Amino acid sequence: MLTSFNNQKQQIEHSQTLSFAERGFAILPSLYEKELEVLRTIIRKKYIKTLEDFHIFDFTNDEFKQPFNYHNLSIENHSEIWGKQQRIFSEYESEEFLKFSLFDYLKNKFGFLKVADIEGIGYPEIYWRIVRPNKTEDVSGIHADSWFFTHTNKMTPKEQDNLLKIWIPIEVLPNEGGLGVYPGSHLKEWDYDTVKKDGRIKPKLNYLPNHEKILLPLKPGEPVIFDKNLLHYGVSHKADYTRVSIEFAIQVS
Ligand SMILES: O=C(O)CCC(=O)C(=O)O
Ligand SMILES: [Fe+2]
Repeated sequence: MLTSFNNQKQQIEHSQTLSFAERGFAILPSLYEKELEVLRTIIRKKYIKTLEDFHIFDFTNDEFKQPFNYHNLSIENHSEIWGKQQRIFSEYESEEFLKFSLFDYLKNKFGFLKVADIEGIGYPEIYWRIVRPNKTEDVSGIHADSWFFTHTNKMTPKEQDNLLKIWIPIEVLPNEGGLGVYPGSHLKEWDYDTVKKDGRIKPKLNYLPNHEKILLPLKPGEPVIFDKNLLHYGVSHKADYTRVSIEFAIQVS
């Protein structure tokens, strides 16, 4: 039973004793350091290219070319710059990522078949996210991804069958920001509303779920896999650090 716990560590320990089906998420083996560097390089290149496309070149030194220092640049049009289009991996980048050992693990343990193409880009969809510190507008509120699949992407329940979500922090200070989950919440029904935003319908939860939650203390390169119906939420750092993470959905057998 997920009743009250004194601290996050206890909650996580308890959670590890339950199965994936019960808790609705699992922390996966970390990427290799080399693989993490491959991802950092892909993201850094896209990051600098995007800023240059928006005529932002004023990096006073190389440290400012690091996405985790992004909030120190003076940027006025943040949301205009970082549309999803700027953050989706190219087909080549996605192929490079699919060579990672993570996918062998996912084949063995979860029956991984393929990375899903939720937006219809024509190849496996992997995208990254940039979250400035102390900016709640940069993170998603509490949601289940199935709500987006249904309303934003207009997917039928059958098309959502056997989809699982994966989130990997690339630049994060563990315990200070990242991803929070509500263990076991995928087994309950939650009411939510929908709102129109940027021309698309988006789900919105207008209350705080009466359910235990955990901020996952993940280190860079430590993936978490979760059920499409699991309630979760993004957390923006309190510390002086911009968070970068990647996410994608997989289809399993
Ligand atoms: O990174 C975030 O802030 C939210 C991530 C998320 O909602 C997801 O990966 O499904
Ligand atoms: Fe999500």
